[in-house]
Amino acid sequence: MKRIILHIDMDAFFAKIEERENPQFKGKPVVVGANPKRGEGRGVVSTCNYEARKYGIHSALPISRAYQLCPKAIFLPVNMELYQEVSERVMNIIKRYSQNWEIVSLDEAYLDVSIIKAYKKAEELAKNLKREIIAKEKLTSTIGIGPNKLIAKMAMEKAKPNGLLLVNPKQVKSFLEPLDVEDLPGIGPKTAGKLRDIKVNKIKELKELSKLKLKEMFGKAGESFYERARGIDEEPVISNRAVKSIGKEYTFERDTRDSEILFETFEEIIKGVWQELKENNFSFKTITVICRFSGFETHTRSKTFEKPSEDFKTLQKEAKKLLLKFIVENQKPIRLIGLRVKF
Ligand code: TTP
Ligand code: MG
Repeated sequence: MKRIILHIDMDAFFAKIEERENPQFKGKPVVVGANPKRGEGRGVVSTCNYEARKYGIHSALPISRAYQLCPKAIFLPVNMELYQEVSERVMNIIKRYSQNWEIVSLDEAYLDVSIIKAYKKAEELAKNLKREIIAKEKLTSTIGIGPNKLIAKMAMEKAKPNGLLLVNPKQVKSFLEPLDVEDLPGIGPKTAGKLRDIKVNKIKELKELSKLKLKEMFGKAGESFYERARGIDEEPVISNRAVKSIGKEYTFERDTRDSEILFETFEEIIKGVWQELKENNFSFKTITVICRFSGFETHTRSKTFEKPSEDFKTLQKEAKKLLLKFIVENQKPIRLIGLRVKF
């Protein structure tokens, strides 16, 4: 099946968060990382905003060097807790745009939106996503769209910052060929150096090397360069949803058989689970009801659907049916009821 993949990466992530929190920094070079100690500091730059990049400062540069390049820059320590919090909120926005998402790092994620079929629609979706992140978090992002993860990521790199670039299957060849070999993820400075030695600088030139030749030069990795130079990448977007199941339960003050109390409480549990499902853009395939009777005897009953469902009424109806079975089959007072749903 034809795939449509998005790669989203936040612009100058840590630095932009600091700018947002401190509007007085706006327009000034901001460097996040180790303390420069007037040029004596050890450690490296975590990241910097685009104003600081104009001075040649970049991630992983020794902080002492960054200080030399731009002593008047605003140097800030890494406030990881804050960035993690913001990352989580950004990812929660991104996750709502497809069931099929993969978080790669604090500021980077893939979405598989193949289900919407048309590239034009994917572009609209990407624009909306960018807009929503700006509106809710006051942060800019860049999105690449392509037929696989490789092309989506490379398109994203070319569109930095605050950009959007779509490379459809027909455009893959003309997109890749003029790029430098280093632009291909997996080709670092060392590999690029060896290629330069044999006068291979552009991806177009890389394509002239046989698979065997590449294997001789770089081993197994070489074979993958052959595929990647042609824009071939089968890697699936793997949903690494943090939440694989969602559940809630309630222990009664006193064990009860009062069906009004039981079902009212259960209704609240169902609503709670539903709320969390929605927040995680999560559908369910299996419903499990937990019932603990007096004396701590605990039973579970499950129902698995053929297809994942997102329907509240289905969840409500099926969960209640399962609870009812417990009540009619066992006469003991109930101590706890719970509901868990799984994908
Ligand atoms: P990147 O996405 O590589 O960089 P960025 O978001 O700062 O800038 P842009 O994407 O616009 O080029 O990394 C995301 C965050 O990860 C970055 O803000 C800081 C952190 N980081 C480090 O701490 N050290 C590093 O060497 C790199 C590359 C990133
Ligand atoms: Mg980034």
